[in-house]
Amino acid sequence: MKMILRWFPFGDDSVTLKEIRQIPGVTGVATCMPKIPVGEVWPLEMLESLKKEINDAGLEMEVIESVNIHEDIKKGLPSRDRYIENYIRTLEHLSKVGVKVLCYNFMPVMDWARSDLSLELPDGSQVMAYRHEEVLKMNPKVMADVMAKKARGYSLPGWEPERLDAMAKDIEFYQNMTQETYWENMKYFLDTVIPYAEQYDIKLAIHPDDPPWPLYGLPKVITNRENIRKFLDLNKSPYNGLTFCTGSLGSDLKNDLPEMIREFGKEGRIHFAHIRNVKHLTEKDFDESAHLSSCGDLDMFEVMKAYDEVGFEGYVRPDHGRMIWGEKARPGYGLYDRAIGANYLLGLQEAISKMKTRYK
Ligand code: DNO
Ligand code: MN
Repeated sequence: MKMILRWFPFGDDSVTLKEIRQIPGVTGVATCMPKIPVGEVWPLEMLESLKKEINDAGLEMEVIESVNIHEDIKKGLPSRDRYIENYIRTLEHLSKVGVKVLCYNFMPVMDWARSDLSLELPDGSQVMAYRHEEVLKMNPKVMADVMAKKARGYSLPGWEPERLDAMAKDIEFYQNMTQETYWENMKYFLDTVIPYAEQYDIKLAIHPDDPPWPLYGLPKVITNRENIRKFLDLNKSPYNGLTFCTGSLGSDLKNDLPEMIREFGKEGRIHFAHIRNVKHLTEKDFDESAHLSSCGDLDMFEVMKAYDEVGFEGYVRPDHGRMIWGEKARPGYGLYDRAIGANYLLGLQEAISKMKTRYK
C-alpha cells in the first residue's frame, strides 16, 4: 500500500508539503482544486503547475480527493448531461497529469455532518464530534424558517437566509424523490463516466456517506455491506470502486469492517483506504478519536490484517486526526496527529507482514 496524506493547495492548508515529506513512509498527497466551482472543468494548466509543486517537494500526486458531483447529477435533472461531460473532461485532464485514483462522494446537499468541529477532551486534545440530537436540530429546513422569523436582515456568517433557503429547497426536492430514483441517477452517472475512467486509467473511488444513516429525510446510500454491494453491481467495472473509510462506516457499529474489507478487497474494488477511529458514547453519538485501537471502538490491527490478507496495493491515508500540541489547523487535518496515525498504521503493517514471512 502507498501511504499518503490529504493536502489542500493554494495556501489553504497550514500544513506544508515539506512537513508532509518529512513524515516517515509518506510518499504522496491526496489533493483537490477548491477554487473551481462544482461542475466546472478543472483546467489542465492549473493541474500541471499543482503537480509540479507537489513533485518538486518530493511527493506524488496520484490521488485526487475530491472532484465533487454537481447537485443536478444527483437530482437527475436534464442539465446533468452538461455537468457529466465536464466531469469527463476533468478526468481526461487528471489522466494527463498521472492521477490514478479519484475519490468522490454522492451525498445529497451536504458532505459529512458533525455537531462539533472542536470538542475539547479531558487531555486537552480537540476532536470532531457527532451528537445525533444536536445534528437533527441543525436541519437547514427548520433553521431557514427560524431565521426568516428572527433575522430581520441580520444573520450569522454561513447561516445567511438565502443559503439556508436554497439548502431547504434542495432537501425538499430529495424528500420527494424515492431512494430507487436516487440509485438510478447514480447508475446514469456511473454508466456514462466509467468507460472514460477505463480509457484514462483512473479508478473511481466513492466515499461512504457520513454518518451512514438518514438525516433530514435525505437519501443515504453508501452505508453498509448490502448497499455497497448494490452500488458495485450498478456498474461492474473494476474502475467503479470504493474509498473504504473506516471512520464513516465504523460510525455504525453493526458494520463488520474487516469482513467488508476482505469481501470487497478480494474483488479488487477498494482503491483507497481512509483509516480513522471513532469512540461511541451511545449508538449514534460518537467522538472521532486517535487512530490507536485502544483509543476507540475500531480494531485497527484487524483492519490492517484484512488489507494484508487481500494483498491490498492501493492508496491509504490516515483520515481525520485530533488537534494536539497547540496546533491550529483545519479541523481533522492537522499535521501532528495524522503523522502519528500514519506511522502507527505503517507499524502495524510491518508487524503483520513480517510475522507472516519470518515466523510461519
Ligand atoms: C471523511 C472525509 C470526507 C471525504 C469526502 C470525499 O471521512 O474523508 O470528508 O473527504 O467525503 O468526497
Ligand atoms: Mn474518510
